[in-house]
Amino acid sequence: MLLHKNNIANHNEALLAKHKRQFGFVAEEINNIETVLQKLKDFQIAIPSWALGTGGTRFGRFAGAGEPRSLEEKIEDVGLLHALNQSSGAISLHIPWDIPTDAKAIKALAAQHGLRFDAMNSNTFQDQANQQYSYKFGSLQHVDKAVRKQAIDHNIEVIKHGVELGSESLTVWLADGSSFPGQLNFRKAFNNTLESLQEIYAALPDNWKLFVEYKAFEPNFYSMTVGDWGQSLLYANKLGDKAYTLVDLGHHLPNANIEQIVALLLNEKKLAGFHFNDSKYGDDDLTVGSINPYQLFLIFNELVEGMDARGMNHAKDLGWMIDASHNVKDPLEDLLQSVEAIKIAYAQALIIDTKALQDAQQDNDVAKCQEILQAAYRTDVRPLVAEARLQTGGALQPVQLFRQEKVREQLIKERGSKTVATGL
Ligand code: PSV
Ligand code: MN
Repeated sequence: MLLHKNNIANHNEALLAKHKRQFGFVAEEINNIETVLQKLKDFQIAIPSWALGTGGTRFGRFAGAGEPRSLEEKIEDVGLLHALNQSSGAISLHIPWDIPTDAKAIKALAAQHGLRFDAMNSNTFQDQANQQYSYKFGSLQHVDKAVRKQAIDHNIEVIKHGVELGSESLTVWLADGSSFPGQLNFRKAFNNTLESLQEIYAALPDNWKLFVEYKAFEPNFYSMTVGDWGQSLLYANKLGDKAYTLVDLGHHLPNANIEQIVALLLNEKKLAGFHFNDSKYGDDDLTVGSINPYQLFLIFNELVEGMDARGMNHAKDLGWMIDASHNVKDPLEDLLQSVEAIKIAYAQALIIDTKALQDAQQDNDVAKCQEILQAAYRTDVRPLVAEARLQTGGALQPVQLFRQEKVREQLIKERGSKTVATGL
């Protein structure tokens, strides 16, 4: 299904007067409003192909209706999101869940929807039906060289698919680790993993980056071989200039100061980018900004300050991806909410009075530092984000229009009510 420009225009027309009032109110207070709007327009967040269906837990999966049955339908879904918010202009694929059988046709279809291919993701955390060796005891870390080779070859295969689609990065997330003390020789597991990653790194095209994602626990519960940002950074530093650390917000132990991790990785030129999501306890896969929007804002504060200090392009120089797929909301509505939360946090970071904050930091004026940060955080920037959408042809209220147009109902008519998208 396609959303017609007319429907978006009619929706905007009906909400325009109210929006203009709200936008005027907040814009009046912002000096560089045109620059802020341009940055918001440029900022795109990649949608993971595995989040377009309802996610499951280890207790079960309650598939929603009208889920995409193929890669083509997943691209169609991301196209719908992008038509609504003009901020989801990329898709991130997981192989082998989404193997493009005809890469040329897939690339052309994505282009029709204004989409490009963001990072490719390999999967050595599940066994596939036709695979020779099992990953039960790890993949790139495995004690058996033959298993490691199979996992390395899979990653190289994923790079090849990515090259055909015009992607320029590979994200490696490993479930490798151990669940019981004594199960694993940590030193050997680290060295095996490094050696395997080196072989994958050697197969990267010149313009590609390798993102090493870390995770504190799950599915292994005693040790993870890439368990935190320190371990990921060790690998990235040893691999070389094209290797970076990827931060998935849900992959930390409770109360970790993620904004500080981000600031330091960025300073070291080793921050790959993000898998955005939110959580209360662990890797909860909740909608971005649904639990702790202040943390998200603090992360964006470090990002904007750090990227500006290095003269980086906010939109292009890091990887911005969502990684969340839970089991109770309509996945498309959930993704619209996630993108909106990311843009709100970004907009709030853009309007921080940086000069005043730096002066206050220099003076050790702690109370003033807090006042400055919270003045930005407590500004309702939703009309700014909506204005950027309006100026690029998106909808003023994407979720509202999604419902008005009965998008899910139409997808159910087209695809049926018993469809299950590939993913976890
Ligand atoms: C693992 O929890 C992870 O965050 C990795 O990025 C995987 O690719 C993705 O989730 C799978 O859902
Ligand atoms: Mn992730």
